[in-house]
Amino acid sequence: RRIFFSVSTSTAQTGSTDRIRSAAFRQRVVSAEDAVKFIHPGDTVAISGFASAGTPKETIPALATRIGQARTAGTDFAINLLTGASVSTSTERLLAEVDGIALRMPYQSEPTARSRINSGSMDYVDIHLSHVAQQVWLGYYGNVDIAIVEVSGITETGELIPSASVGNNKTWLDVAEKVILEVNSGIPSHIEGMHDIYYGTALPPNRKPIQITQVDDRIGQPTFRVDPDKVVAVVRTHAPDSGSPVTAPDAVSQAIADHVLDFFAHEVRAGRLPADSLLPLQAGIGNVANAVLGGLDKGGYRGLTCYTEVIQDGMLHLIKEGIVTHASTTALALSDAGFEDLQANIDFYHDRIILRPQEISNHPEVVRRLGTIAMNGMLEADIYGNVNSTHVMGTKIMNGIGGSGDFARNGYVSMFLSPSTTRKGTISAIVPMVPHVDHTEHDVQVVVTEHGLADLRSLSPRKRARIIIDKCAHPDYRPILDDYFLRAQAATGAGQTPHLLDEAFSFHQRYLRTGTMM
Ligand code: 0RQ
Repeated sequence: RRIFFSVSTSTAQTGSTDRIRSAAFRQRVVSAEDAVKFIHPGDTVAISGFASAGTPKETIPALATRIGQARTAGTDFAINLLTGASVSTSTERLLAEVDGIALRMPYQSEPTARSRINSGSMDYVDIHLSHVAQQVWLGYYGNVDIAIVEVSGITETGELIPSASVGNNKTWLDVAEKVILEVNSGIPSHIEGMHDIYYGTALPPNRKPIQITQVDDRIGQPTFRVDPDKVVAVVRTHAPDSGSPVTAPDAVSQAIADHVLDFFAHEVRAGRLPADSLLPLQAGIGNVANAVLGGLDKGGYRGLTCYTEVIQDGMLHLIKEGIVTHASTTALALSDAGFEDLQANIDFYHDRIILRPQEISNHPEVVRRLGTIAMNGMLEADIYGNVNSTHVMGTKIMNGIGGSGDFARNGYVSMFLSPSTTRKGTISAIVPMVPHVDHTEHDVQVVVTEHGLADLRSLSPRKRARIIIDKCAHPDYRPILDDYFLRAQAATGAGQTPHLLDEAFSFHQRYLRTGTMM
């Protein structure tokens, strides 16, 4: 687990190898316990972290302890927490367990926080990840009182070298009234130079085109800027990111991946995708995404690229094999073995991976221009192609929309992937009507399950329903979906998108009543 401990703590913190190369910043080093004294009840706290990478390792646990102690002493202490996306789950749990979060934005995937949100005791604002920076600049969330940002070093001139995720850190450093820096000497020092921090974003009417026309274009600088007068504390740490476990693809994920790969071949034959290199890929995280990446390995592709928000181990492998030439992301969410590989071969990966702020990694303009192939997971799709990615049974939040909407709406082709059933077959991923919509029928071009791929492009709603039921639904659920669809079409005034409004949520109601949609 101690994979980044190639530099001993003592040398990392002293002399020429000190990650804090600025004397002025060295003078601000304090303990995490002292740093969090700058945080007060009701503060809006913006922290680094995207997926499992870049969450402050010392300061957030110290903050959770402080909040817990305050609560024990009878003081109501909670903060508003802004992040890049999900952060390290063990860290987020600490804050959620002490009821330390009043409001959370923009994404989470941690069970304790999730249950607080679903019980109504934590406010949660689930928004597109590319929108966060702009909404914060515009003051929708009030003032950001304090930013806590992990960096891998501070230069002689006080510029900040980012760590394994960028997320919204540039924005947090710009807008926060006070800043706490966590300098993590556990991140390989050679990460310096892998980041492309763009300082050209502005609000309308002063907005300029984002000049990325190739995945590997660099338009910014390798470091963050910070006003040194705002930096109230610097905390040293030497801790690795928690590795995201990778499991080998199971048969269902493999079957989904095979359909996706057949689709790519079909698009190449139709002249819509370049034969060797396709177009830049965006893949979600998890089993299915890994199976797709594994399949690309065998597909004979060369010169692939990736424009996405999170890179997993499978991507490192493709880069190493020369199958992927460049990958642009905002975070590295690797397993322990993946981090070890990155560490050991960082000179090789250095110019092949670019870490950008999430307002750029997910920017609609760039996603559209590059022709990104968007592949995201879903909870369920309805027979007309509307997708629910976030709300179990229409009411309970799972994670959030994350970047899926940034990529799905603006992608060259937008695909949603899921096993056809879950919870031992009691829940069908294809339902008559989704009880919560994240991606409307207009943003969903292809739906894939292990049973098949429904290419919805150019199809009217009735034709979409036919193909989604026939290709994607689990065979056990096809008869009741068929029954619904046939009766909906036969109903008086069936319309463009036939539904039986009394029965549209009958699958969900049945599940809630009986424990199965069947
Ligand atoms: O529950 O964890 O208790 O077993 O949801 O489901 O099938 O393992 O799929 O991990 O890919 O997650 C939509 C949640 C899918 C994810 C979602 C239950 C199921 C299981 C997980 P358990 P799977 P995944 C990233 C862009 C939105 C964010 C996004 C997600 C758990 O993909 O959060 O796309 N997407 N970001 O049992 C009730 C259903 C269910 C259900 C699954 N219909 N009803 N529960 N589950 N379907 C883009 C990047 O670039 C990284």
